[in-house]
Amino acid sequence: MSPIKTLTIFCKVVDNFGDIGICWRLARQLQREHGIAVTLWVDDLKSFQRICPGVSAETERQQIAGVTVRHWRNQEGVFTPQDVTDVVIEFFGCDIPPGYISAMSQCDPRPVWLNLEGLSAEEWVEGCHTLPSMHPRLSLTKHFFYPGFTGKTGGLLHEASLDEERERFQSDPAAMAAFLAKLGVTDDERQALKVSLFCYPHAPVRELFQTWESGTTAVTCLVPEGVARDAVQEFLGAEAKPGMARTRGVLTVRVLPFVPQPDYDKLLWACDLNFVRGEDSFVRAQWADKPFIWHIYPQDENLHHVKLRAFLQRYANGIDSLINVSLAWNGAGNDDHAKSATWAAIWPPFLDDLPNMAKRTSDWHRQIAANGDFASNLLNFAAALRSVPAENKV
Ligand code: TRH
Repeated sequence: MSPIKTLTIFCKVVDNFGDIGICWRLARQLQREHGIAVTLWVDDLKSFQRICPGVSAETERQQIAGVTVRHWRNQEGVFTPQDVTDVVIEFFGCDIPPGYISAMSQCDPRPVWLNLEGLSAEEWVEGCHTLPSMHPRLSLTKHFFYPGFTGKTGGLLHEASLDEERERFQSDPAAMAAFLAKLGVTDDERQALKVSLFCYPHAPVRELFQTWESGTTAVTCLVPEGVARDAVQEFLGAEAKPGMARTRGVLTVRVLPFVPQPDYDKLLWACDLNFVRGEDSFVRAQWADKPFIWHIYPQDENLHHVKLRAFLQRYANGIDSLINVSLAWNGAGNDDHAKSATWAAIWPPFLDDLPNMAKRTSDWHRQIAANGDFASNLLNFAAALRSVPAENKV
């Protein structure tokens, strides 16, 4: 029996949907698969509502899918040791309220305090995973916990039933067709190469659309509302609202509604190729067993290009067309060849390599699944810390 019964996650939404997307996924899994009483403090309920329509943006405390959701308004608040849970997670180094930290320091035993970090394929992650950091004044230690792609990291979020659900869906063409039809995709559009597109506004979407439009392979591009707005509106010649679609040449672009998180998985499973971004959709694409292109979250001084290359080094397995398209999509080509590469030149070889990439995604899937799932790895680590007598703790 795990000594971990209760757990709190503090989540600050910096922007977009990934922060709450990851915290919500982790919270649900810990509750559903491990029977843990989870409290999720989140500062932006409106963003949360976009990925989980059951959330009320006006409610201070609510129960969603067995998880207690609290609106984290500010750093104020008086907390007692009774408010503190066995494990406390600070997501991406968000500062948790001082009153809560003070209450943690009064607990006996102390809670396990984890700083959950961002995903990177870089090698240094293995050295930093699980490192301790002592509080400067209080008798409390926080540990850094990293997701990652190797057995020396925390692994990746992956629900126990995920593969089975995906396999069932992907082996049922009628279910896939019904799902896409619900989103407005027509039978004709379904016959083309189906591509989902989720990226940041600076992605070269116009160039890609031009290449697709004048190509020889029919493409149906499914874009959630609000994504690549300018390029999509230009293509449509109208406001990019859900339900809008236009065909030019062999390309159809269709705007989808922004769907609840579980349906986003189904969209990835139903498409032939997925453009994903950030962290959570990027990970979900890896479990979808479909070729994907990653638009990485931009960082100062192009630090994200280093991260992109680190991932490609592990993942691309010598598939040059995948490397070329990934670098071009992220504006990361740094040699003359990459700089002068046009979409018209790099797209056809990529298209030819899609079967190779499909094979690569399933091999990769097996490789990363062998590292165990992030939620279980986190609980095992927390349980081990919890069982160490206080005098031996770092
Ligand atoms: O939205 P993102 O860009 O989020 C983030 C944030 O920018 C964050 O600050 C940064 O730290 C992080 O990326 C790396 O991309 P991401 O991570 O893919 O999260 C998107 C979430 O939205 C994911 O949980 C899937 C969900 N989603 C839906 O639920 N429905 C949809 O229709 C779509 C398109 C996405």
